Amino acid sequence: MIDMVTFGESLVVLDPVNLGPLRHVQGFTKKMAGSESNVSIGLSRLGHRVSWLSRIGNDEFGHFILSTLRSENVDVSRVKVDGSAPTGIMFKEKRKKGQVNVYYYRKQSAASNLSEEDIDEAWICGAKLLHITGITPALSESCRKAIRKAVTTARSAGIPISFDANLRLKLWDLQTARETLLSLVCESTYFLPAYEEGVKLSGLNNVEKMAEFFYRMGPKAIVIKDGKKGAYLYDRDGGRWISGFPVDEVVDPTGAGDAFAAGFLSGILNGMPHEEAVRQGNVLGAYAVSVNGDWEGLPTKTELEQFFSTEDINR
Ligand code: KDG
Repeated sequence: MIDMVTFGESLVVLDPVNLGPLRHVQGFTKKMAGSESNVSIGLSRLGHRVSWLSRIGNDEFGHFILSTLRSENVDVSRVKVDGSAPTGIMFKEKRKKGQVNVYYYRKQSAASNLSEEDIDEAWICGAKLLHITGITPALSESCRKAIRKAVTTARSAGIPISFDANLRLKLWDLQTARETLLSLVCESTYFLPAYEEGVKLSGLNNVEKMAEFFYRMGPKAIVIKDGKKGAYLYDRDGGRWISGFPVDEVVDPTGAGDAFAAGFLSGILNGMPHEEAVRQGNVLGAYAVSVNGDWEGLPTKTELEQFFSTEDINR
């Protein structure tokens, strides 16, 4: 059985070789990103079976995305190669160390053509978990319908849904985002917003009140990620902070939330209590930000076990 299914857009990332405004950058390294594929890689490295679905263009960048995910043991057999639209592109800009701006070139990309016909009920029902993010419904009306079908299918089959808010205001306006994303909170089992996203979606800036607000909408657990402070967990036992892990240097913060989701969901799939799963999410977040790239620094299962055994000795 597949542990997790997920779908969304992956992009080719052009990552600048030097700091500064893009107009003065001297070259780029080609990488891959995409929130759902970042989570897929994270889980796969921890030994889980993951299937990622999308549409890619029939172009070099699309084939690069497929081969990268295959090399990370992520199942891509459901991906459609769409000859009528290109693979999306994202540029990163690094004005100073540890701070990243992103620029998208993804309008009418192949992935924005994802639709409910791409969502196969048997694919969802054959998994232990469905993971979705707030990026997919921001891409197009057909993507919104695809999300709706996936969520309805998972709910009627009793499959837990994890939902990362991933509010991207470069893709849509706050009011539309809020309406769509809050309706998805009501249907999700685990809701994982970042603190700033939680403020925008709830209108509250107190973490306890915000967590309670989302919890009352229906999820079994709310986890509000707050960078180096760690994460605030709210479930039937109430709210508590689970502290983060120190990192020597934040090299690239992009993908921290996806890394968190991978660590947390791996814990949930392995039957850990919520606190332990959140702690594992915090560890993966720390790994991700220490390396350039969204997912390249994510640990393998063995590395994570070694990390925890050293932690236990030092505790
Ligand atoms: O969470 C990191 C993602 O934002 C990044 O990988 C790119 O998926 C991406 C997006 O659409 O912003």
